[in-house]
Amino acid sequence: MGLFWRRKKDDFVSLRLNEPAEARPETPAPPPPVEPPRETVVEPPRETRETVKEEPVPPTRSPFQSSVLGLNLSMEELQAQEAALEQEISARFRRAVAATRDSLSEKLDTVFTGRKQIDEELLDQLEEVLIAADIGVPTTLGILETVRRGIARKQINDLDALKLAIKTELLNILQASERQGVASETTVPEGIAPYVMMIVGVNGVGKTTTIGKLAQRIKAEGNDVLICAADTFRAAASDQLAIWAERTGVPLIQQKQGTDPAAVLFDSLKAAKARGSEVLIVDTAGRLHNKSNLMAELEKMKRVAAREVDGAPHETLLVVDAVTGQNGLEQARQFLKVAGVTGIVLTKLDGTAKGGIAVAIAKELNLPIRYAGIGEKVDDLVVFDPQQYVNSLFGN
Ligand SMILES: Nc1nc2c(ncn2[C@@H]2O[C@H](COP(=O)(O)OP(=O)(O)OP(=O)(O)O)[C@@H](O)[C@H]2O)c(=O)[nH]1
Ligand SMILES: [Mg+2]
Repeated sequence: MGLFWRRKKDDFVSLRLNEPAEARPETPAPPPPVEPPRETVVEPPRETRETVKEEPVPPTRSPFQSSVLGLNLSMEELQAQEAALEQEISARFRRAVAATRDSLSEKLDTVFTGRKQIDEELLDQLEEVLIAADIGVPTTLGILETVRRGIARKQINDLDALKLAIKTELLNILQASERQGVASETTVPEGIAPYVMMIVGVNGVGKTTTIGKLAQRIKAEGNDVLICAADTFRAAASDQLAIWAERTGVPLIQQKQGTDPAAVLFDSLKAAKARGSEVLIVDTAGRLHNKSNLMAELEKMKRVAAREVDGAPHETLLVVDAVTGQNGLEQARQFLKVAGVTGIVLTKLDGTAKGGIAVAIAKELNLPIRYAGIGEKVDDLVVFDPQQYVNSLFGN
């Protein structure tokens, strides 16, 4: 598991303490800070920063004092911390998909109980169960076709083998989607900054909430994060984002309602460069007067980003609300045409019994699910792990 966001290399940091002083290069003086456009920057409240400073520092045995990256901990302490965190996340993820699991396993039990062999009627019922879990018609038909081939080749002879085959097929679909044009922080050289993430999707799916969660996690791992409020269509959009920015202590660039979003993005990119920000997360509008406006706006923003930073936006995440199921999938297709989406954030997985939509998304949109939203709170975002998802659905 390890870091949530992995751009910083896992290399050892060399302090070169046992080299003669003259061999150590002089640390260059930091460049004078360039002031970003004052009126648009909302800094985290002073008290937040002061509180952090005043916290008692625990006794450490490292020159790093307390460190967000855990540099003050021994290897064993770090491993123990990581294992505990992994367990906690796994438990929370299982709770989030509990409704889907219960509904799926209840229906599978009804289909399997009292049967001794696999026949056409059983396969038809199985098809219904998978479609009911929102796995989608084309994806379900594909899974059943693979299963039928296995039966014909005598590779699947009993109900246990059948269950295992379905589970394996779901995992294969999710893992195959991970290999499709995944953009992630690990593929962009560290020298290119800021790493630009654009968050797109229709209104109400959870874009702003996801940005808050991402900003918090990426910052907590020692990165300098800036948020760009480019949803200038709704007056409340910027305010909602400002609440998240304040909550997470991440600065925000915003302008008044109606400003060209590409202009806000331009300012944000300039500010990010001036401040030396490592990551810029961009909120975008979910609705405009009409769909073609929205798509044209996204295209313009992408052009501006590419002009200012090499390869930007480096990642375009499409947020899909799991509760809207197949409808959400249809909306997503509209975005795929223009937005150059590189991955999916599947939100509100905790609010549905039809979490099978994850498989439909992976198969039908041919895109990896990078993150899953499992609640409304700031730490309710997990890196989506196909194995963990499939295991959680099948109760192991
Ligand atoms: N249960 C649950 N609720 C979520 C999750 N993510 C977002 N929400 C809720 O969904 C609602 C909409 O979230 P927003 O982040 O405002 O959605 P948005 O896409 O920014 O919406 P617009 O700005 O209107 O386009 C809020 O009430 C969030 O608390 C999640 O993972 N689980
Ligand atoms: Mg929003």
